[in-house]
Amino acid sequence: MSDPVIVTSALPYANGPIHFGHIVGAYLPADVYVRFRRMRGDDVHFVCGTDEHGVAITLKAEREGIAYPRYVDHWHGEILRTLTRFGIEFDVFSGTAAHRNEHHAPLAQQFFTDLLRNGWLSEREEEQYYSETQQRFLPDRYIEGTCYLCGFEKARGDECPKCGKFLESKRLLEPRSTLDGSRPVLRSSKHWYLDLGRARDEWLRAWFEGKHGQWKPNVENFVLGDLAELRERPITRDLPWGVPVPLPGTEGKVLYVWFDAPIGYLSISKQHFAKRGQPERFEALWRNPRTKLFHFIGKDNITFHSVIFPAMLHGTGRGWILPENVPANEFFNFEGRKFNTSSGWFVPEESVAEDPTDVLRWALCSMMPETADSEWTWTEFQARVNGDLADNLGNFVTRTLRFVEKFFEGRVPPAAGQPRANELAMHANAERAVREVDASLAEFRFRKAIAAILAFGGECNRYFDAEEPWALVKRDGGRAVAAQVMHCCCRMIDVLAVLIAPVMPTTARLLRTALGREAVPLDFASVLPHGFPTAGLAGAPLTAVFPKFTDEKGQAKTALFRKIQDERIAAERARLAKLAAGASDSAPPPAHPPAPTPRAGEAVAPTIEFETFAAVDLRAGTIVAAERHPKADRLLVLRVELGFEQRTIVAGIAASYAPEELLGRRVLAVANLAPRALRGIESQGMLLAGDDRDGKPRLLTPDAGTPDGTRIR
Ligand code: B3M
Ligand code: ZN
Repeated sequence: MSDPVIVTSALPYANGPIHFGHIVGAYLPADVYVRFRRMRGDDVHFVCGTDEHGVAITLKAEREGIAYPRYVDHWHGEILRTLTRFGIEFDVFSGTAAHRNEHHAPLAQQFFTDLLRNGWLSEREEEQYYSETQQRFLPDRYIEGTCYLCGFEKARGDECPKCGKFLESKRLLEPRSTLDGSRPVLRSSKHWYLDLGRARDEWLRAWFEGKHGQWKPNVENFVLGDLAELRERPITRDLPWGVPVPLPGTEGKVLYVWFDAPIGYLSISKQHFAKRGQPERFEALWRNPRTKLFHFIGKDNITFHSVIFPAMLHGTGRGWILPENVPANEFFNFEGRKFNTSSGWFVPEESVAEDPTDVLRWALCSMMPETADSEWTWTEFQARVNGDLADNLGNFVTRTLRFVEKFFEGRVPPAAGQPRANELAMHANAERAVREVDASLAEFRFRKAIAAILAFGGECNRYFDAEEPWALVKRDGGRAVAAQVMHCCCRMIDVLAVLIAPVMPTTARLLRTALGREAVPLDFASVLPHGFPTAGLAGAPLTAVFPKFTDEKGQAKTALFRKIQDERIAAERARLAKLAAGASDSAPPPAHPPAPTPRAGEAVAPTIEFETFAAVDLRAGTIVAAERHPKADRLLVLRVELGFEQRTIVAGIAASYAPEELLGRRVLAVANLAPRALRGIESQGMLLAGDDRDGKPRLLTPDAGTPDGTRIR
């Protein structure tokens, strides 16, 4: 028996709709992976639910005047509906609110007490705003005031929409409560902190280093960056909604939402087994060292799943399993910008109402931001559907089945005699495609799997063309050869059904039905040559199972996939152009946000032409030497290897980095900047950096696989 597998998708906040960016980031890849592992015969548990606590939820529910449970129920339902629309099939989809999952709070509290008992938590008093009128503590997001940096009068407690800087709420001038405008007072409040630095030093770094080369490089690099700067993190909040802190005298205190949310994976599983009358299976799975755990998430959740949650699981001392892999995706944009549901910059449900789920899944998989950011464009969507599905896969399947219907009474002809070299070559192609798709999916390389399927589709089409069955049937004695060719083509459709099944399960079943093989399981082993059915495939009439529609010219058609007309793409693009032009004041933020949490409101600089951008020569490099500037505390003097030469670069980053920690650090440099003397030392370029939440510079790092000197564009 193979090792059990648990697959989780990030628990979406029950605080708004989910869009294509979420689907392609954490849900579709997980669903494809689950289907794939099941086709390999694995025992897979696919767990998800809504994340229903936290200040973002209390704020919105209060603003809308809806009780918290009702508010999260609404979004729980909406989100599940969207996920279902994309064919995502969990074993269980529950949530973390007490009324939805009675196992959640007790389990999260058990984590807290385990960590406390084992010495991973420390307790501290901290000053925090308190509303005397409402008798409650106010998290930063409930505070408004005048920005101490730019004077803007409506700055939020955590950041200023005008100057875009992160703020410390306690320094705001004229602070007021967003609930009733009253002036809050500072009161001290007790909180608990998780010691992540100690976890890293004692075991976490070693554990993670043991995974070197197994995780996707984008995720591995991200985590390595995190490990360098871990500190204590508060894990409690003063909030009226959440999992209560399980200690006496802590009324009004709850666990921080990011503490309780990942425990949701366990509590939802626990609820699932309890409901099925098999409560013992929960721990048998989650404390079984053989179980393999996979967290599918978006890039902005990496730290929580790769560092903090493992630190929590391990710190309990209960032997909960740690993740085997966290195949996080990068960001997915929409037509050049970030998805933004409130401004309309997203794919509305009506726009894809007519598209079959499988078609959307295929298109999204082929655009997936696996190792780098990517985006949905309507033109790309049209190309994937018309080119890949209709012209390649669909074309091969449809013409084969039509031919069989017309010339062989709709019955797959048996293979008479030995296969010829051409058939043997197709068998080899099929075998290679199966191996490639299998290996790619095992490594979470969904796009590579799709490319392999398309390559195989191309081979099938070429085989069909080269054999010219339409000419064979007219030739004396040619019918037997045509039968052989069609037999082979049908076998290839059988293989195709297996290859596409994880991504397009409905279409896969349709193909099996067309071949009269619906009873045969869709698994990878079944289509390798030794597994090919030797007896004739049977089933009739073949095209009867395919979608029928009336095309734009009023003609009745039957085809596996329907093409997308140019007019539809033009209409979608026109909607976006209008949106972009009409809403220039409240234009959605540009793609590629500077930080996982975009600094809302930081004014976007005036538009430039591409040529202006292209004039900047950006290169990947490595720091090979670093020392303090003899005359300026703020500056470091660096030697940077740019592949073609080394440069001296003076950078204002001494507040964030000690020279020693920079050796070997990968950087991005402006290579064609006019040299400039900085306090007496000539700087021959500039390094790219962004500010962290405290306004300290942090260097940007290129992805692995970009050698020194690579031009960045
Ligand atoms: N709800 C954030 C998000 O939806 C958060 C994920 C929790 S996973 C345990 O992106
Ligand atoms: Zn400001």
